[in-house]
Amino acid sequence: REKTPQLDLEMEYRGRYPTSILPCSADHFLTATRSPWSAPIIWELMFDPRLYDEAHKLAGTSVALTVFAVGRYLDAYLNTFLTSAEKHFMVGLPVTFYVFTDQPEKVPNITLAPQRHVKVIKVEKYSRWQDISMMRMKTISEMIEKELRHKFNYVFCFDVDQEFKERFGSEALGESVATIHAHFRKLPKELYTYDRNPKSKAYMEKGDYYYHAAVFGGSCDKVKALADYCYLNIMEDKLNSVEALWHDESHLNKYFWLNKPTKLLSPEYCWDPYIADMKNILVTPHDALNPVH
Ligand code: 2GW
Ligand code: MN
Repeated sequence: REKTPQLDLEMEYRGRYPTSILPCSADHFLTATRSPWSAPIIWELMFDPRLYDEAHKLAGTSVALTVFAVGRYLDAYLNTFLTSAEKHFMVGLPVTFYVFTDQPEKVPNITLAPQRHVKVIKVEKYSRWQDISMMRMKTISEMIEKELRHKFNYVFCFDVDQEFKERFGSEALGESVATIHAHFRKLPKELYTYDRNPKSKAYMEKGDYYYHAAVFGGSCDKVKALADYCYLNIMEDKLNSVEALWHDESHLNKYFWLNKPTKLLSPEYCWDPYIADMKNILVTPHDALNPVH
């Protein structure tokens, strides 16, 4: 019988974390391998990376990655992001890194494996950082419509202020993929920083998880639907002179509340190195500039 990546997930979870080191027993949000709606939550050691890679190579899977490096974020982060992504992101699969920047001439030249490419696209620099962040949704949607959906099975969208430390592989691919925010993984839901202003389109009272907008992805269609939803609601908020608490992240959380992701990435996939009790696959380097806002 053919083994699909999904079936592989039914394998017993070998338990990376002995219960004795858990801060409290039955900590659903630390170790669960399924969401309440049965989407797999991917933790290291709960899958066989070779099976996933084999299945995706056979299927001819191709992946686009989008990243924005506007203004000083280019010098500060892009080289580390791209170099580490080439080392750890979907190794062995064809990947194109789509870099959106206001300074195309300054994009570093990275040595790439065969079938892997960097594509640079010039974008304008919005004066407010909130707009630099939020308007990514518009650009992502347009690029999927124009190009990505003809060339790639999946698209993954990343913050640039991050560095890949370990495998971020084909186990992360799925129809609609959200990442659990490390900071909120053990906090009671009342503390999730959803938008609580009824005037904003991102307003929500309750949710499932608090997701991190620094890493999301899925099929081209699903990511386009997410980006369109967020962009539309961001623009409607502007017309009403409101802005969601955490900008695009608030809208993304609302989208994933209304449209459940089919796969969740554990916080291992977007870790904060200041929290020292878990795998560091992708981290935000705190020694680099990271403005407090
Ligand atoms: C961002 C904040 C303050 C000043 C500048 C910028 C900035 C962001 C910039 O000058 N140039 C730039 O290219 N960006 C892009 O926007 C870059 O890709 C960056 O990773 C992304 C989000 O900004 P970042 O990483 O500083 O925000 P975080 O790490 O606090 O991100 C979370 O919240 C954001 C909304 O406030 C987004 O939802 C983000 O996806 C979340 O991870
Ligand atoms: Mn960031």
